[in-house]
Amino acid sequence: FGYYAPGSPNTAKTQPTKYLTTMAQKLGQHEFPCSRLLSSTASNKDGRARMKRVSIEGNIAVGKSTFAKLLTTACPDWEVVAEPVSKWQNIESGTSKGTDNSPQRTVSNLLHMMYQDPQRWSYTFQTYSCMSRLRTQLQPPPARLLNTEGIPVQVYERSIYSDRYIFALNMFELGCINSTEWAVYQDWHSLLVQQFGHQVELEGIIYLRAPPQVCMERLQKRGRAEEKGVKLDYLDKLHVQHERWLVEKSTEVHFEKLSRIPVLHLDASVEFQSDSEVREQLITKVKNFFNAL
Ligand code: DCM
Ligand code: MG
Repeated sequence: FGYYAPGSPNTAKTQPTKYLTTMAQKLGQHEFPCSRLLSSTASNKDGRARMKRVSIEGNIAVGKSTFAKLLTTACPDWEVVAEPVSKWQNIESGTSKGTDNSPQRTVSNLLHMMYQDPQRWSYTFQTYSCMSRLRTQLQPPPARLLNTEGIPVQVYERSIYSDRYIFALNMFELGCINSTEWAVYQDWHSLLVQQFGHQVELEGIIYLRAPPQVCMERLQKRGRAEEKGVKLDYLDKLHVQHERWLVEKSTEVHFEKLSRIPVLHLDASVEFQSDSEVREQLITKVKNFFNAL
């Protein structure tokens, strides 16, 4: 679906830079502390810990992780729940035998396998990425977060919804997931959402939006080895999926609440890594968005 093996890999990585601390100090004196801002919308249904959840959605390498970190630095009672990418890169199995016939640990990189042979591995990858994401998001939040005065916020990097309505759907449309696999995927996905959905329920979605070309440049700059062969055409397709789901709302979703979750669109084509004014504007938009929920 649009991979090629390019010549030299770009190993440059995006670095969390020092500005994060300065940023935190600056925002610490902000006129709207995050906790007070949020406590007015407190609700405590069915005795569970008060918690708000928001997911950050957006194309590959648009800057979700960087942006999520920025938010948590700006608001100490916000926590990022990162995408468990390292789990997808390191799947341990004990099936192979060593020379002395004892079982040996084999580590496979499912992310790499999926990009190398999408036809063969997309279904398996989409099964595991969604399942491991759900497991990660179901983990109880750190005690620190529950002891804050205001309403703690968990910022999920993507959701079980983008797994299905962006990535798995896209792979199905590209023919990398066949119709039988797609039927099976949708069946267990709906079951998981029915059983566990309320525990990871979203109050809002932040859509980081940037032209696919910008994502391509950031992807190359980040230099994740498995993604070396990703073509602009693939990012174009994922961009269209995001637009259909979050802007045009033409993607058919199967969960009534999902279509009613408010979506904040943010222009991520701006350099929020290096421009402090841009960063502050974005953070203010997020706070206002949350305040209005
Ligand atoms: N990914 C995928 N399918 C999913 C979720 C993620 O193919 N359901 C891939 C896309 C990226 C990587 O995992 O290669 C996540 O990276 P990023 O943080 O840039 O979105
Ligand atoms: Mg990321």
